[in-house]
Amino acid sequence: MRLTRYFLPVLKENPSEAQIVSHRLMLRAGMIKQASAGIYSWLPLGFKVLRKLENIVHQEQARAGHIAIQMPVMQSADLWRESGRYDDYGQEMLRMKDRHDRDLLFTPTAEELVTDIFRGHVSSYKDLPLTLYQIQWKFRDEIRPRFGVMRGREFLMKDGYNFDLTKEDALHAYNRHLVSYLRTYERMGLQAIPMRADSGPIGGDDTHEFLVLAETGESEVFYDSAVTDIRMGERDIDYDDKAQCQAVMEEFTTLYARTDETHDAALFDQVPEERRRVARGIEVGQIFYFGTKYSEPMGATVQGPDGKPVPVHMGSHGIGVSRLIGAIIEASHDENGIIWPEGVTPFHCGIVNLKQGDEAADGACETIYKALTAIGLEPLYDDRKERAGGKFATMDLIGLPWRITVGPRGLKNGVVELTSRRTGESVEMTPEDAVKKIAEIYAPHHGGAAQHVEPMANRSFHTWI
Ligand code: P5A
Repeated sequence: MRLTRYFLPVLKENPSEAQIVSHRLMLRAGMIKQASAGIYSWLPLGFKVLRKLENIVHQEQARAGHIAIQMPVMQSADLWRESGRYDDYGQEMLRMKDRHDRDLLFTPTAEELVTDIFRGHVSSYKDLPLTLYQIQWKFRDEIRPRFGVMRGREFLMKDGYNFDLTKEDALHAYNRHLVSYLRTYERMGLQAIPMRADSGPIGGDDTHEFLVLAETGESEVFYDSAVTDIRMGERDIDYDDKAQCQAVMEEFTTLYARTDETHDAALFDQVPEERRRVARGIEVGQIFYFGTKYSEPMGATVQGPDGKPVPVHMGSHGIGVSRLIGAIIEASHDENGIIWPEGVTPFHCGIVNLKQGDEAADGACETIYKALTAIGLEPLYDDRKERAGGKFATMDLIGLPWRITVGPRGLKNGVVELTSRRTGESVEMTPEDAVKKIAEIYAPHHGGAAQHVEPMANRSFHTWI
């Protein structure tokens, strides 16, 4: 993309309404624009990151054997009356009437609707296990929408629902989700710690929230610092292997890690004192096992092996996709702007032309731009007639992890400069080597953060559905 043809409405001033750094930077980098309280338009740069996150979610869901669907945002209240939640859900649910005076609502979650799909089409245990998921906008009329996309009223959620014959199978689905979520967050450059939590209006006894530690997080968390040393990494996972998924679940959830909702001071005291931590975290996902809470009242049964109908065991599993962008920025920025992890960056690399209009500089930029594009990467070429300082400031603000700087002086010696946004280090090299280096960074299985950027990450998520 050439910046002169793009729509990147960056702000020079700090917007006064933003209280936390991710909100401020998202507004300043022209990623979002508030439409009304807790409701945002996604401008090109923000939308691109959102799509990248969706793509990672789809890939990891496909790996775990889960199947994508899309359910409507408008739902009939009748289904919610069947489960009993229409009255229970409270003021967070946005309710409406259609022209026939029927009660409608904007989906805050979709347990009822997916259970209705299931009961209409599945009748035998032989069709299980089944996990359906979607990535869809949700609406919750939060009493205090704030911090930009962190606590929106309209927000993008990945929501998945498992249907299993037995509790044991459903707990395997729970573990499978835990493992796939850990992989998902790590690919986004985040450490999200599973913590025992409270189930709230979704229901059930077994639930973990995934928390990214951050001072600006809304949840108070208590944990054993040893949990922060555990990583999924690149280990091979067989998602059908119950014992393996269970082992990962135990590895990640045995040490003390709880939100304030379930915090147990006596248990926490048993953690060695030097490892006890009280901090704040951003909840970027939650998984639930709630058994037959929805299947029983809604008659979602299958014929078991003995021919008798049994209600299916269910759970639901959510990732806050739009909130994740805020969490990534909270975890990865400096005083000049965002620093995108390679796995989610909106453009792979920036190209800064120090002297637009200079024949050699323009030519070299074009060559680099075309070479990167030809290997399937997306560079953002700042081809504006601006002074260098302004171009650098924009690049730093929008946070592309790599920048190639091209100027007539360097070109006289046959070199351009490759700069890491994270470390600020610059190395001079030929334009060809700069392209080669960027290609290597984003090549599959290269190691480091870049190992997560597989060729398929560049494809549309439609390939994975
Ligand atoms: C699980 C999927 C559920 O709704 N039903 C379907 C279950 N869980 S949840 O924990 O309530 O939400 C899942 C994730 O969505 C994000 N989230 C939000 N993001 C932005 N703004 C909000 N107002 C908001 N509310 C929830 C969180 O990341 C949460 O973990």
